[in-house]
Amino acid sequence: MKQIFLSITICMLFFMSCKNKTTQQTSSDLTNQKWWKEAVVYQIYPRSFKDSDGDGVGDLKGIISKLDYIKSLGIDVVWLNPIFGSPNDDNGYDISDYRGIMKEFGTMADFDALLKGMHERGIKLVLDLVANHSSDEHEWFKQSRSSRINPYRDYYHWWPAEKGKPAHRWSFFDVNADAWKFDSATNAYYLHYFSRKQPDLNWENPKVRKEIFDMMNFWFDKGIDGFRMDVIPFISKDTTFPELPKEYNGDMVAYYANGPHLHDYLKEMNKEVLSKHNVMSVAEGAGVTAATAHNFVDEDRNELNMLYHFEGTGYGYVPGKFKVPEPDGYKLVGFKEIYSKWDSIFATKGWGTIYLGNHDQPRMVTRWGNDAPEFREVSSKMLTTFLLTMRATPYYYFGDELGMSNIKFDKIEDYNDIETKNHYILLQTQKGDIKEFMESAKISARDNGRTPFQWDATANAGFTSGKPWLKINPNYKNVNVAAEVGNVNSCLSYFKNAVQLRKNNKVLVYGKYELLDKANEKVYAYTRGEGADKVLVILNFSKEKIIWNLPAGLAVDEKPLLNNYTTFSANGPIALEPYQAIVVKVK
Ligand code: ISL
Repeated sequence: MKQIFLSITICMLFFMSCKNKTTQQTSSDLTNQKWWKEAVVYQIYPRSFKDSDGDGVGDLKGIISKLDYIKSLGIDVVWLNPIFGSPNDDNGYDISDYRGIMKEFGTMADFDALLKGMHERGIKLVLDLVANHSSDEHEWFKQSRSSRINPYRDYYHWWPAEKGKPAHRWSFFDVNADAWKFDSATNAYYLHYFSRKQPDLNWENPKVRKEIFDMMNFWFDKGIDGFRMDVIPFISKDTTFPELPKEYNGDMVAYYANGPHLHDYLKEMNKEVLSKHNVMSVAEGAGVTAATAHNFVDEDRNELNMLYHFEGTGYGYVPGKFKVPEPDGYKLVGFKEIYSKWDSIFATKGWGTIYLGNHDQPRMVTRWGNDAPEFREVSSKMLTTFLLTMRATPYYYFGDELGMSNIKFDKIEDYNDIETKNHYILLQTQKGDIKEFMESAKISARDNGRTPFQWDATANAGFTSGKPWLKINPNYKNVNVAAEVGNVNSCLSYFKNAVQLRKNNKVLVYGKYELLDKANEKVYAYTRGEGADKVLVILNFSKEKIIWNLPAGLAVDEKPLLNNYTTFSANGPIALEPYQAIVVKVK
């Protein structure tokens, strides 16, 4: 029980917040414009986008066949989850060949064609850098585990068993939540913060850093435009592996994320790799807080461009439990506080990101909107409006443009994800609440965001001619590209309009953000910009009709720039329909 509580606490803390108050925003930053600040990033989970060869798994040729669709969205950058050689214990986040393409996904020739096709269409390509750990099937690890004197031994973290059992380290995906795995070949334990098949690389070893930097340069030389860096704050560790001090109080993630040499390594990476190319970099900001965020992204630090935090997507779960949603749903006032705080963190220095969905998250409409049939589309459009009108680079997850929602599996056998499956086993062992876990997973499990993309109403949603690797959401008959593409009122058309609105109005990128009516429990309203160049965004986050009063002194145009309903009256109190979203120019 104690262990289960610890794991849960650790998990929750991973998502949790930063407590420091930061400076107030001052003025709009129009002096330091960059392409990656203005970009809309579209994330593709390649396994689930489009299968070209009928094996049930999406692939690079599949993406190539849909480049015109991607282009039609108006987005600027595509981020692909890992496409490298991998035994797929964690769907590509366990890499066995950093310079080769995963067999199921195709060949290097396919990759070259994909990159060319994107660049021809003016789209940039960002790949996933998974360098905290490799696969245990990587040649480095095979060598490393073979003998204590092998030249690759120090590529990983080993603890000789004659010293006794190492101090406990928690693991995300281990069935015993134990990050040390005993390996009899050399009578030693190796470290794996994630699954047993994802041993942690030893960044203290300069040879490891050189291997990673050379590999990054290899991809940049091919012409890619950036990296998203998986759990990058975990790369530096105290390699004496002491007992965790009492004051950590279960907050292992903060401990993982603040290794003593982290920023030395990021500076070295910048010098050896990033500074040599005109590219973008974004850290998965695991364990990063308001207090530490600037250390990663401030320009004068010469490290990375952006990071994404977990405070937003970790919000609304019951504290102390593993991704169990609050029974009455999340509270909008707290949600507004988080996003307002993260705006203020980067108001004068650095730059933020914003996302509501990704491959580790459920579908945004289920988690943050309302996926009941009468509200799915409007609430999905409302969330799209939010993502595309904040001062931060939006990372928009594929399928959200269609309003795709959670599949909500009933049976554990339907899940593919190692996180869900192994947590289930852990709970069984520890006699935890399986029923609560399975119900919560319908809202929060990662596979909800990984079901295949819905292209049309034909068999398997037009994703594959074979058996899909993960079940397809039965709502594909109505929710699909073919049904939405010609419909001006569809989620898809709305997304394209919202992207164009952002592109045509730099105030939506750089303009000052000001929260209005912060105590309102149903409406999230804010302005962007100042003086003559200012817009008002009003988002009804509830399923109720609301009358919302414009703050004194604020007058707006009659005709909104964006509206997910046809009704709007700028005169007097504003009547909002359920989940109505309005962007309108301030007069
Ligand atoms: O997915 C999570 C919660 O549901 C996180 O705990 C996740 O494991 C964490 O955000 C780290 O994520 C990244 O590294 C993992 C990989 O499984 C994730 O897909 C990736 O985004 C290990 O490489």
